[in-house]
Amino acid sequence: MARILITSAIPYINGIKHLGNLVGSQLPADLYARYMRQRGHEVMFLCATDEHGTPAELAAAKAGKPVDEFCAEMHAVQAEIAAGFRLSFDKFGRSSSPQNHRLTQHFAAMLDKAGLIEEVSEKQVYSNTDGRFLPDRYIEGTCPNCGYDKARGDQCENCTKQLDPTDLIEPRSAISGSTDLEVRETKHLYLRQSQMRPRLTEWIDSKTDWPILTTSIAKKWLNDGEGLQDRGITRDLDWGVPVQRGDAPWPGMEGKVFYVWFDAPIEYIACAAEWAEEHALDDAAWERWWRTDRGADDVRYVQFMGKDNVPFHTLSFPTTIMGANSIDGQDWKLVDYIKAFNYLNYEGGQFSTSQGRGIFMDQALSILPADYWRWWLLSHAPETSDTEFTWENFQASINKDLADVLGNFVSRVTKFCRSKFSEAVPAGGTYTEVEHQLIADLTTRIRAYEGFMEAIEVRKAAAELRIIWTLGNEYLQSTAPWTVFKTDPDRAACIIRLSLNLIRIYAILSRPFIPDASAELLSAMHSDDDTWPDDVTAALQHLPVGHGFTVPEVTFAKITDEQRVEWQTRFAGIRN
Ligand code: B3M
Ligand code: ZN
Repeated sequence: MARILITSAIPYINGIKHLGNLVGSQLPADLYARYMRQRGHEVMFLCATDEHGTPAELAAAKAGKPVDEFCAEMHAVQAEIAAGFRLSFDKFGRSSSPQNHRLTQHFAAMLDKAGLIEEVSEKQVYSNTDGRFLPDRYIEGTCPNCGYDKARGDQCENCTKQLDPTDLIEPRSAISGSTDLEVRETKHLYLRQSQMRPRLTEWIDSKTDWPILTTSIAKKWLNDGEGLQDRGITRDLDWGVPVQRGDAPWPGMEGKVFYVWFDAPIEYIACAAEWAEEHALDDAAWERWWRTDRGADDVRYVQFMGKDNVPFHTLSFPTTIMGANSIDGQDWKLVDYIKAFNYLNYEGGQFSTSQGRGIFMDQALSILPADYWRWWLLSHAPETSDTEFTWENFQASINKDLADVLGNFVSRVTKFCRSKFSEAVPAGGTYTEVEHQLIADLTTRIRAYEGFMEAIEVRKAAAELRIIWTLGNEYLQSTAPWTVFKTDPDRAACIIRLSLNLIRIYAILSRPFIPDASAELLSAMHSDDDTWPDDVTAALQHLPVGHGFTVPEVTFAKITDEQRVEWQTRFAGIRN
């Protein structure tokens, strides 16, 4: 049994996430967490809302609410939607928590002790029209790297380059569109990331088992002269973690807060502290997940995120951790594996939060159960390239995989048994060559499924699970119990006995993907034993002769053409 720490990129507080965001971080992280728990490992699965920065301030202003109130409300909304998708976080925290304030200030102090923080007098963009300093992402302009004309001051969405606002060509205020900008002098803290280049390079080079998507982005910015420039980690905002050296004031930094991308990853740690507080546990309880000098040396730490977040997790956050380590004898956990995702597109274009394009998490749950979305999204996860959501593909995949393959198997087996025998596992007959072959095939496929789940090869795992479901249908097709029953009811009983047991195995194997349907199937089989089928032969005899079951209601209703067309139209526009 291992200990596995899992974090998903923490969603911004300013709005409800779309399905592209979901499949790029929270959902695959949940799949992995559920699988690892089922296999008996000790899992700590953390996520939170990312509550600081200008987006939060502006969204609150737009909603006409004080920012703290807005964040508290939106956190509750996001938590409820996450629960709706059955995301099984051990804690869904908040980056505005007191724990994160303390830890962020603590890390700043450690980095300062390590000589990695520099006070820099810098020129910052002030908008005369808006009457305020403009934070990086509220300055738009043309990317000096790729020429994209809607690049933001912190990062170019098009080429993923991390930017400083003054890098932008023809800058304008994203709040008012005004170009009446001037540069004013102000003092800020800079994190001397450039000092870390040799250590970061050596570290990334040692990660030979990481997905290419992750290491290629990391190496690109490491090797690019500007990728690892020292970066300002403070901002002139009201809302955020006040700049302090631990508990002590930081002279000259009054009224400033840490940059949201500095405190957001630290929330991964703070979230564990929030978890401990919620369960009335002491610091040792969460430190054993995060501090190798306090027992975390056997923890495997896995992060999930979209590709745009990779630079911050391979360069910036590791700089924070590596920089703070060995100061005052502390040793914080570095990530062991980063699973990054490409983008999911929507009907020939992009999902876009700012433009309200696509399907958002709350809307998805309002039309179909979580399992439908979970199955489609995970089985089409954008791992090796961007993928596209289309309503045609969604309808076809759901109807085929869930309704025709899995649902149909369950319904045929249970209904046939009820009509020809009873609502209990029937007696009679013995295995023939077909059963032995099926057991061999199932064993091979289940072992392959386990391998893909462990390696976090999401699509391959889904494909393997689909094959495992299909094996059941093919078995029914080739043994034809409904025909056999007329001449040899014992043989039919044997086939059905195996198949009823197979339903239970399906419930267990499928749970990381479709937890609700899985629970339904297990309870239809009147079982609460969810032991993993290490031994398929034994698992197929788990429900003994005479064991009762209930024919489940329709497990998966098909998506009709009318529904598809209706939703296609309803979600074609722009959400306000
Ligand atoms: N909040 C990006 C996002 O919501 C950002 C991730 C932070 S991870 C520490 O997509
Ligand atoms: Zn660019």
